[in-house]
Amino acid sequence: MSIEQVRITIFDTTLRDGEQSPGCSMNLQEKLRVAHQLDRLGADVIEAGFPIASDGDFAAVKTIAAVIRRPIIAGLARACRLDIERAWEALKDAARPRIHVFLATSDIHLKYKLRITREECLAQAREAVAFAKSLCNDVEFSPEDATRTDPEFLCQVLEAVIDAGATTLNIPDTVGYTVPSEFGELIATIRGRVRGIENVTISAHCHNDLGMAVANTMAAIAAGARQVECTINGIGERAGNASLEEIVMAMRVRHDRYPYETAINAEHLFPASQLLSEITGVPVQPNKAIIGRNAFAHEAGIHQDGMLKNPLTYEIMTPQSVGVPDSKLVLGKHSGRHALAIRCEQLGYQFDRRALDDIYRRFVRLADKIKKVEDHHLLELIRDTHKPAASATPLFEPLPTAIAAAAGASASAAEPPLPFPMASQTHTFGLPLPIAADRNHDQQQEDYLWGV
Ligand SMILES: [Mn+2]
Repeated sequence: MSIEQVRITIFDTTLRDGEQSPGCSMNLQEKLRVAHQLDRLGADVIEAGFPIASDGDFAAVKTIAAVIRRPIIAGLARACRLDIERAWEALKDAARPRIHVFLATSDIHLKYKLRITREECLAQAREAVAFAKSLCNDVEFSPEDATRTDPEFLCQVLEAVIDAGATTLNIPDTVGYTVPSEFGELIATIRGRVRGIENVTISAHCHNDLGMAVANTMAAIAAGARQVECTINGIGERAGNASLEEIVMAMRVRHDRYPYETAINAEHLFPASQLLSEITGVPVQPNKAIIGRNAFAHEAGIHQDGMLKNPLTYEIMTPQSVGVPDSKLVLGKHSGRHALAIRCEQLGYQFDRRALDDIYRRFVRLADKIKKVEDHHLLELIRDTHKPAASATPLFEPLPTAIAAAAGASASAAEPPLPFPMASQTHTFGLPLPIAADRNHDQQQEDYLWGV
């Protein structure tokens, strides 16, 4: 008996929900670097931003839409004309544009936030989706706070937006309140009750306030959701979104229980995680599943002994399968320039001779002191030395100036080279130092980080 293979659409919202989270704001160049990495990773949909939110967000969506041509590029809009027009203006030159319209549907949001009745909400959702559809064939609708919405009313709204032309219905657990059994039941209810549901894709968007974002997402898939919204490193509002790497690897490692396919190239997971952490300056917790520094570290003697005899004793997936560089190569002061260059490349950095000489001198001094130079030491050393204006070749494409100018991004593109975001800090692999406000990053948002 063969198990049905089902393809799950990976909708990455690192650049929208993720970027909205405290300390994670990115400028246009940084967003474009992340978008290129998401493209390499194989994300099906990239939500590039919220165009009406700021000129910077608009420019980022427009630029990403112009440069990244394989995946669908989505832009977020509230359920009103201005938002939708602005989103379309940013998206219209994309190879595959998608307008993502959202409107809260829970009584608590209707009463206190929007101050509208259910009837008004229903009409607004219908009109907004119909307007979006008049501009773009691919329209996603999200009833915000769906998990605290009366299921009866939720189904009514969903039916209305299907009639108006929505092609994807995203069910957000906006406040991270649901649990797997309940969320699975909600998806099943929607599938059972909403007229026309068989013609659209059901999507899940889960937050991690109770630590169940990934579990809830998996329950939604089991109940029939075929798109999942997630982020690199699980960044996002408050406790974050469902983590892309955890969802993908749960399907790979436990394919017996989750017989689903994605288009993700898993060996790009670790580089994506590193890139994002490096750009935002927000470290990954060491014990984070899949991509944390300790995710593949075996400390206990009995574990190490087992690992040496056969890795299968304690390893359910290999570090290489998620792109963690082979850590068996330990560099010491007798390692040559060549070994160092190879290691740097494996970690995602290429240097010309002069830059390599500089790194090498520092490396030898360090190796003298600490004997074994491990990857995290080397990464700190590289980041300490590395400046964007120097001769390192970062593994991303520079922003074409014409496109940047067209997108109104000239201000950020023309800025003088800034110190590498990691330069003054030790995080990711270092001590949990406070995150200094980078002048690249939104000051207000950084203040907010420390205000709570
Ligand atoms: Mn969200």
